Amino acid sequence: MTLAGTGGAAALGAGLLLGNPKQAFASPTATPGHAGVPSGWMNSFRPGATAPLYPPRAAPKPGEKVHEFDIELGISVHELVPGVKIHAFTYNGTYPGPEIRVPEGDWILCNFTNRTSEFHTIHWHGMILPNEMDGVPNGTQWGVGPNQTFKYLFRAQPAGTHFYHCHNMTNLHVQAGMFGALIVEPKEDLVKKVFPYSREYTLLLSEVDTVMVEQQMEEMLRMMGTMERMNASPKLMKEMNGRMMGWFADKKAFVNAVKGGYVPPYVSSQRGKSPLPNFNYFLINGKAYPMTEELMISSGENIRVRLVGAGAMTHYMHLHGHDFWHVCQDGSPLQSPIRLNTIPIFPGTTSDIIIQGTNPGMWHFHDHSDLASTNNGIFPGGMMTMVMYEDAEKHGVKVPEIVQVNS
Ligand SMILES: [Cu+2]
Repeated sequence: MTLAGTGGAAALGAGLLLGNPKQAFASPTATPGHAGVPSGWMNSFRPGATAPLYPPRAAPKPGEKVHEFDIELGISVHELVPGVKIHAFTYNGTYPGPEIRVPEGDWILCNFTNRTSEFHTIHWHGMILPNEMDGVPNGTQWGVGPNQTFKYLFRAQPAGTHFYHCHNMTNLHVQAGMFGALIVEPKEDLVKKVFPYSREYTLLLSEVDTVMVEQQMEEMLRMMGTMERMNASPKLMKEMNGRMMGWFADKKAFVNAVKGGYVPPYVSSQRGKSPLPNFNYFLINGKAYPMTEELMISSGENIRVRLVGAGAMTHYMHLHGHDFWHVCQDGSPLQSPIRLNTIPIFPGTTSDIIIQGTNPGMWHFHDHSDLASTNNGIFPGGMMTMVMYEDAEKHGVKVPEIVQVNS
């Protein structure tokens, strides 16, 4: 009691010595040495630091490297875990889509072809690029319609862990598989300088409501069939799709339409019970435990793990038996790494961590939210994998090879 009491009094005393807190906040140049503000922080702050390295509007010049990718969107059957399959929207047939990896400053040319009857785009999440390449349907481009191809061309910047995803009807399309990793390699890997590593893993975290995806994909397949039977022209299909999606010239036209009797599709009388997802499968790279891939490591080795919040929920990735270093956020290296054992991955964010091989064994690495440790409510499952030491037995650690699917 006395120790805590003394400490508290000392801290309070130090606070009182600072005088008027308003004055302290009003003059940031006087902050070095101020309690709670690291000295030197303002010295290294450069307001221009988030400006892109290269002008985003420039076209490739002769001699600059352009990496060309063909991405075709189709409908596939994807297995989340043995016994559970869903209809998925897949970029080149895989869930998630293929990883794209290019050096910073090179160009990406992506020929995106849509082989479904829905409209889609690709948004390059985290890229600083020309506005018309941002992939927002009815915002920066028309949705890419059935059998249309859109060419995305932009410079890969800034460096770091990023991802791409469809930006149309994201609540369904992203759950249905339209996302993938986009890794832009820096000219100089600061992380590697501090933590030399040769192996790395990218973990795209997401979740699915299988009931909702099946219902909505079935509805869409029915509509696709109707359109095919009508043998509709691409122009007519675009108009029909536009009407279904409720396109208006501007906000005023929309408000006037509602005043005139138009019932938007989100009104209960149109929609019935709100079809918001009730997620029941939690995925790492499109798979639930036990089908997630292990992260292999050896004693004394550093591994880099890129964590991507590709879905709609926050996930709290927790590693057993170790602390790890949080080294990058949204692609950029942190001013100084942070030591953690659990890291929240918010939707739309990426975090890179370094795991140091300091404790041989087989260690759980999983979302600490208990509901995400299940498959449809049954433990164990979901967003769970293992960090496996290749040399565990050499260090006298027995690692049993078992797979548990229920309890
Ligand atoms: Cu889409």
